[in-house]
Amino acid sequence: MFSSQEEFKEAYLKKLEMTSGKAFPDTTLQDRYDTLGQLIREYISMNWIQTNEQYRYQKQKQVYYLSIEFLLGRLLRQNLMNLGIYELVEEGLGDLGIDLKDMEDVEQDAALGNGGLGRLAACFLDSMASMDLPGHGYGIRYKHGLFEQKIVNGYQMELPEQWLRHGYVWEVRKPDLMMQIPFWGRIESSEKDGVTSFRHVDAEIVAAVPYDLPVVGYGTTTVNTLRLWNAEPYAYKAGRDMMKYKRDTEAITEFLYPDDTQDEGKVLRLKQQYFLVSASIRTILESYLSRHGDLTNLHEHVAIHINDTHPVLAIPEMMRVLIDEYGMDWDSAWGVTTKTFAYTNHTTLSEALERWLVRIFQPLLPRIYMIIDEINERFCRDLWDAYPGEWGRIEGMAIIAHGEVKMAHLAIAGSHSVNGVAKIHTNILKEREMNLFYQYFPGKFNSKTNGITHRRWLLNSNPPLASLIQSAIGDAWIKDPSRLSELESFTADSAFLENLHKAKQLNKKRLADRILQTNGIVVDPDSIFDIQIKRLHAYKRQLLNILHILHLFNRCQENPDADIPSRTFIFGAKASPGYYYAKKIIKLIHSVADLVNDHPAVKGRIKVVFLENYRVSLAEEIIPAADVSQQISTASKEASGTGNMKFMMNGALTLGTLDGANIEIQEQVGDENIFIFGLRAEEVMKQQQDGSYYSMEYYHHDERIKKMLDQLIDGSLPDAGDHFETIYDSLLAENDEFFVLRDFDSYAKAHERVASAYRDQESWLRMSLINIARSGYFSSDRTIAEYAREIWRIGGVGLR
Ligand code: 6GP
Repeated sequence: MFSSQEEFKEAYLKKLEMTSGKAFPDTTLQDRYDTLGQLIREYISMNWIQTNEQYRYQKQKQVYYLSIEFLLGRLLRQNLMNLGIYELVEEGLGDLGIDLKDMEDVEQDAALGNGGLGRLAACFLDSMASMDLPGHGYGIRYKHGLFEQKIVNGYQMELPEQWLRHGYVWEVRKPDLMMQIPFWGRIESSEKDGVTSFRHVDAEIVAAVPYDLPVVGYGTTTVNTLRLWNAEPYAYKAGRDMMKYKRDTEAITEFLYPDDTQDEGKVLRLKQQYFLVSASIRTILESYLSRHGDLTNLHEHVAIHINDTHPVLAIPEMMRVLIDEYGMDWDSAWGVTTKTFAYTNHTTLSEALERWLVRIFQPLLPRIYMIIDEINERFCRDLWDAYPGEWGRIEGMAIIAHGEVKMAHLAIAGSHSVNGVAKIHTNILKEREMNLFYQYFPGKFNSKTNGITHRRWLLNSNPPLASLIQSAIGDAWIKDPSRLSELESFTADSAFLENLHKAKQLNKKRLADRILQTNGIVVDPDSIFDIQIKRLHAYKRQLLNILHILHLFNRCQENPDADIPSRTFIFGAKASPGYYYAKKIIKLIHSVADLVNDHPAVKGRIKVVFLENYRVSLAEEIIPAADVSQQISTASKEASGTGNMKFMMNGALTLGTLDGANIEIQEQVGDENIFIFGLRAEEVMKQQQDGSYYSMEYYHHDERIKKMLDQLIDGSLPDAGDHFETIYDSLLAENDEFFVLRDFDSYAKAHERVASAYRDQESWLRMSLINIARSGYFSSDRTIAEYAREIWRIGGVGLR
């Protein structure tokens, strides 16, 4: 292919002219990017084929990670870095007068996910390939990923996302591997030799066509596969409305998470879920059977992971295929299935726990419903044996109850492993949310603290810091992130700390330039960059942050000479299109920004910036520039958080509650290198239960709070209209569900500790370095090693 810069240039130029049909000077950036992508994908092909061959012949146990979301972001840089040819390509293109950075910016993010759960899946793919583990992803090729956010006059507007507009260079369409997925119709049964068999008739068939993406490991020849399914018409039936069939079919993979507040939307969502798992499970079984003969040992050769409950229909689908298509008896099929599947829960918020109405489910997926019904019958019988007479308990654990299918119950009953994503989260599952299941299946429950790929989130996105680390401790940490701990020996080295400062300033300057460009706001790179970027949700408490900013503003007004250090507060967040309250908070952030940014009393000491269209590639620019990472969810609500880990790894100090993985960050860095505030999870849960919290008391007894809340509704805020009454009411009339006022004082004090710590730059840098040095634990390589060893049982291969 190419092994030198000269060969690369030659191959590239030739391909560019051939594919674009233009002379080099006439080619556009898009042409140049497409050609580069194609060339790199071809470069990857040899290893991709070899990896697949190796898996086929060596008969290694394969892991399949099923997820309704894969939030990949961009791939060009990651692929070049992982292949070890970034510099070769950069210099080769440089000779041709092309800046590789411009190419990187042409790439649209593949935003096939909403947030944490989808990004975790993407990090896991990188770790599995980089650790030479045979782990593949199965997902959906949404035509439109997560909506594009535009801010107009402080309001969020949503535009359809268009990542496929110019085609997608990393994918390979494989129509010959198409699967047929049946919906609707009826089930006919027949008896032969005392065995009943079932046939699905009159179904509407949809074609699932795979698009494969290579997942390139770092510094290895392993290339795994992410297979994304696309829905297409299969065959037109006489007498049916052809256009409607086409529309209904294509709608299945049109959007990520279509609106599910209406029945019609719900059908679509459920269709997506079954579409994903049916195509995947049948492919997995076919591939297994081509490698091994006997289905009864399936679990020894295949592990299937379900990422939250969205793919949980994989369990009854596997039962269906084993029984209806391969003639296995129920008990053997159930034994194999439960030993093959493992399930991760990602949230305890009850509104996110999936339940499907039987009246919607049954007609759409008649055979799957029958199987779930049978699973439920047998499960309840077992429960009855274990807990005779305890109707309430059995009702609380049933898979079908009150006209609904409970997806989490199905996931727990049908898997051999159930894990939470941080210690506290797993404990809450065990002790509260899933306590009945924990009592019945104590051995299934385990904890796997999340991780992030340090290759994308440090090596690739923070070159100044990565090269400083490399100059200090070499590059062994790229393959073994625990070795970041070697940086601890530099905590007393003031020259090193000075360089750490320089790296941070470089990143802050770059972000300041972007802010000027996109928001027209001048921010000072010497101010504290205090950042909260994540989905907009009441429990994540962006409201606490913005109210505190309003309070700082009030302090400036009361005393213009107050000793307030200069701070830049940066937000990035998308609100779900139907989430009215979250959208009000976006408006509030903008309104406070308008009030504060150029106000004479503030004298430039506070700037508030909202960066629109928060996404993976934007996070990669923002995180390296952070001094302070705000992780301020109401304790007990954030399952883990992974942004917290990305910030820590880039040397930001966490300002956070004892929630999710913040607790484990604190364990790693010690109390002195993190700023913790607020109620603990037990306190929150206790006060929720006994109703002892009255937000109104805080309003009456804390003047700062009274003032801020009054400002929400008294016309102090620009363009407030009556928007903020909703927020005011949520905090007072509705008694502040997320304890914003309760935690305010403690939060404000933590901010004061941050401000005074920042004044001593040397000590701040030392704290920052300790955070980086102890972040190795939060690499997804560690997380994946634990999944591999303890859940998938594929120890040995490439594990440290
Ligand atoms: C998120 C959790 O909110 C976050 O705390 C966690 O870090 C992340 O999952 C990865 O485990 N949950 C989701 O994104 C979600 O959609 C159903 O849960």
